[in-house]
Amino acid sequence: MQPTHIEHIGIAVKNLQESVRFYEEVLGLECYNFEEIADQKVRTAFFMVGQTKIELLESTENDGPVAKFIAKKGEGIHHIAYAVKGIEKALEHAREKGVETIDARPRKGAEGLDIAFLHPKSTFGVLTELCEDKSK
Ligand code: CMX
Repeated sequence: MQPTHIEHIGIAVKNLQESVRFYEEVLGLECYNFEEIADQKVRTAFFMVGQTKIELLESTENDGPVAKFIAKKGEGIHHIAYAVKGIEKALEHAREKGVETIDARPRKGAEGLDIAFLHPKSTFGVLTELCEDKSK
């Protein structure tokens, strides 16, 4: 599937506002977008570093995937998202290679991207996201 770059790194945090302060005041990055993704039960904050984004994730519900992740592993890197061209084919390719996919087909994620997740049990422990910006 030959990803073009790392689109974003998702980082699970307990408190979005507190963690945003670290990225702004220590790293000197600018938070350019906040977005709530209701079906994923998360609130996000975005920073751009080169062509890669940092996506901070705070759970909005106790039973959301990010809340469960933090309860089990603590705060930290939650997923890595690769930019691909032709996400449907990329997902099909992963399935053909025996990878368990979480999403049967791409759906809409943050910032209007088409996204699909691969299960960490099939990807050596790293929750892996494929994404495509079809507006470009
Ligand atoms: N990275 C690595 N491993 C993870 C993980 C993650 N982010 N999240 C869960 N796991 C592991 C767990 O540790 C657990 O491992 P063991 O079986 O060895 O104990 C296993 O996966 C199952 O975890 P669980 O806590 O029982 O949770 P579920 O099975 O209910 O869900 C998963 C796991 C990955 C299917 C679910 O979290 C999911 O669908 N994730 C994709 C969607 C998502 O994370 N959305 C939030 C991001 C928002 C966005 O950017 O759009």
